[in-house]
Amino acid sequence: RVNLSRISAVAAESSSPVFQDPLKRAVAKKAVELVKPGMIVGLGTGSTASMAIEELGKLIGAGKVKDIQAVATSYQARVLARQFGVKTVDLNDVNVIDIAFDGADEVDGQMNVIKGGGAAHTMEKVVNTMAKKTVILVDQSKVVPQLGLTFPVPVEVLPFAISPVLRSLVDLGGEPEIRSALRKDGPVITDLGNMVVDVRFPGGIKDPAELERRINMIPGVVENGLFIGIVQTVLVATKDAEETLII
Ligand code: ABF
Repeated sequence: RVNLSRISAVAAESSSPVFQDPLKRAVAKKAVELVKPGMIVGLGTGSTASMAIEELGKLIGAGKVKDIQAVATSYQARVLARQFGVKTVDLNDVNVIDIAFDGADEVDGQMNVIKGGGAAHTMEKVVNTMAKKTVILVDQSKVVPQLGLTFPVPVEVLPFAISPVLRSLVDLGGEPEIRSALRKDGPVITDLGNMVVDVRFPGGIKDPAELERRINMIPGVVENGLFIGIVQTVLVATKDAEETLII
């Protein structure tokens, strides 16, 4: 079991019409309290990050934080930011990101993270790496003792190179599967026009930092969903909400 005493926990609160999950809503509200006037904010992708965008929009709308500029990590996040009244700018128009909020698929006790369930991990990793502080928002189901035991590693791949990349991922001990849309079993295509491969590593990932490097060295790989040493804070919503914080 992960030592939860080192991880922040917040109480579940009333959910919102936009998304029905009160635990995700609780961490989203807690997260945007960290936003100060004039900040440049990285907006993650996925349902929990989407709630943070909505909660940030509420603070802006209420005049509680002013002069916020945001950089979205996906078209989905950019559309939601516009919908909720959060001004977005292009990543190339800013020199720094003060804080980034994002979801995750798994987080371990060292705050290493698997992301990419939302097929947006390439731009998420750029934004999260650039951010002075990256805050990951999860519920307790995402907290794991070791990465890779339950969730595969998403890998964004150039369609041109999909076959040799699949072979190389097998050589690394992975069990890769091209992510396909539920509807017509076609591949999922990312915002950047690439394919996504989900790679299981049976028995979990012993050295996630080494694996991240080895996957990204494969020609044709754009980015993988292992985020190592990037995250500074993890906010975890639990039902019993003891207040402890990971630093
Ligand atoms: C995105 O949000 C992805 O990187 C991650 O896989 C996903 C988590 O989604 P949710 O918050 O909906 O569980 O950041």
